[in-house]
Amino acid sequence: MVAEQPQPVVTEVDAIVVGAGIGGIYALHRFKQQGLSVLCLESAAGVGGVWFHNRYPGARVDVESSEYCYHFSPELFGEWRWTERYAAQPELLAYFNHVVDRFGLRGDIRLETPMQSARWVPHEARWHVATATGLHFAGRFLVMATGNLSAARDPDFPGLADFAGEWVQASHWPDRPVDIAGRRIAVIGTGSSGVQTIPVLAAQAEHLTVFQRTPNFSVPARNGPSDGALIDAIAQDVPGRRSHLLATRAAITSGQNPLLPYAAYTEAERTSRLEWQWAQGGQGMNRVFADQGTDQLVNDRVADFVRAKIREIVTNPAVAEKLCPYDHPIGSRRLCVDTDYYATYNRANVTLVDIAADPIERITPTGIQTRAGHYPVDLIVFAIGFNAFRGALDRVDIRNERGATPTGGWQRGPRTLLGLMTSGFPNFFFLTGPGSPSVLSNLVLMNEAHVDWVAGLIAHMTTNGYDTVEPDRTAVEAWTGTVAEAASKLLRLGVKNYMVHVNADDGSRVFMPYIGGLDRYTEIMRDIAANGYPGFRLSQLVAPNQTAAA
Ligand code: N01
Repeated sequence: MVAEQPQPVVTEVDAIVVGAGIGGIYALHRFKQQGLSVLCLESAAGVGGVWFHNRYPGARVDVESSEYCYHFSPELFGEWRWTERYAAQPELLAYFNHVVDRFGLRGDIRLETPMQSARWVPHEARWHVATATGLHFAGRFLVMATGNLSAARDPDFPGLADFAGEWVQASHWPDRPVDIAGRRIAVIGTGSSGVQTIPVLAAQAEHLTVFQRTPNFSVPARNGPSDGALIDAIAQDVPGRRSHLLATRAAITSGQNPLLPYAAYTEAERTSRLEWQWAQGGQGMNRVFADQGTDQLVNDRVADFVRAKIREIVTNPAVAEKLCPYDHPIGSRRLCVDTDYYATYNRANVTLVDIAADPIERITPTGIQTRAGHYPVDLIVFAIGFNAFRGALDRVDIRNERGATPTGGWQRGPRTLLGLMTSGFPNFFFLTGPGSPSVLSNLVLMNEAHVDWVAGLIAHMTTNGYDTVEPDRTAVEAWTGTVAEAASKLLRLGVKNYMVHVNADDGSRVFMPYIGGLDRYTEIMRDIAANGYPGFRLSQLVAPNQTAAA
């Protein structure tokens, strides 16, 4: 006799939110406020998302703290005091924990409960979600708040398994002390993470060897105490500030305004704008001239300026030259924001290895073997980035009733409507997805905008008796075209980086985020909502008198 399998106990909620990071925390709060039952699944042992995992030495935000924080609650904004212009990871983690407790959300978050699979069950109009811990949930809406830069790229260097020392990933830095002092350390990768951690590690290590494949442009953060007077002034009218930020290109406003094209300035004014921005620090170097992202000659002027600064700072001319990026326009890859990055290469205990010229062949038991030499190390830090945009969707098994996965049709780049939904997947949202301004913008405000919009859509469905929403295929194709068109004239489209999808068949490129601006994007979202959600198919799959489980 075959033993009967016990039926899993299924907990029913209105919305299942996956991820307790920036977007997930706000989604949980916002949906609860509108009367929905909500559950948030989180794989980590704590809340905070990227700010839980990215605890490498030197990790801090590169958008100013007065902007990189929630604006949905004036009270929350007014009561929190940032200590630094750019908050460090521990302070950010404390902030997200504070938000969770302040709004009574902790009880709705299941920590160490990774979502494993999700299935759409049409006759119930429900997503059935199973966790790696053996729990089962059913929800009308499934909201992936899993981020775009959260699925770390795993190191696959030959020989790593035989390395006798220790290795860590910057983006999943262990939650335990990692010895730095007195050790010989290697950092592989010089994106934002590498650029932030290299100076901090160098200050303690016996020796630090940096393995750089592509130099990136980096500008000084000029970090310091936060501007209390500025924060107090914003606190007087947080809703006004929020609307203002959402009506800007990226909700990152530090820098110079008004922004005119290069030709509008005299030569003396151009130099003074560049010098002012360098002295000011931060992402504003992307916005010194309105046309620096589209006109190669203008871009060259900004890039030459930063390269001259690198040569001024780095005393060894050969090292300075290796650090100067020539292969991409400035701003075409994410601009790094650093504290003492270039000056770190003046230290006697720091070596720069150009692995474009001298590639890593393998990891040995005692260090790193390049074509030209062997570098003995005790600790390897991999700062090699993420499987951007789709990595967090691909690492779980999400299927619609035909067995398809959300990214299954994305061979030639993501196909989304508003970077929030894809066709064939009813009631399935991914916050700040490809096709939205996402990583080009301040992700706290971007998440707020997405969550508010989804909350409005759910309210509209409830009011009008719909249980299912799904984007039309034609609307998805049209939006995918809009995203491509917005990027078509940009210098950055031709540059290799995690924002660009390269088609395997013909090598053509797709810029994944929507670069038309958060201002334009939020206008489009508002219009769609105001006009009854054109492009989104609203329907009623389950008759009102049927119970969901019937
Ligand atoms: O990742 P990246 P990241 N062998 O992809 C190199 C956000 N962020 O974690 O350029 C050798 O930028 C790779 O080389 P190449 C922010 O949006 C924010 O640093 O491909 N090297 C590159 O140098 C940022 O843009 C903050 O040639 C290899 C590096 O690794 C995004 O996260 C802080 C390699 C990866 O750079 C990602 O930044 C940190 C290999 N096999 C991150 N594979 C703040 O807010 C990759 N590389 C402060």
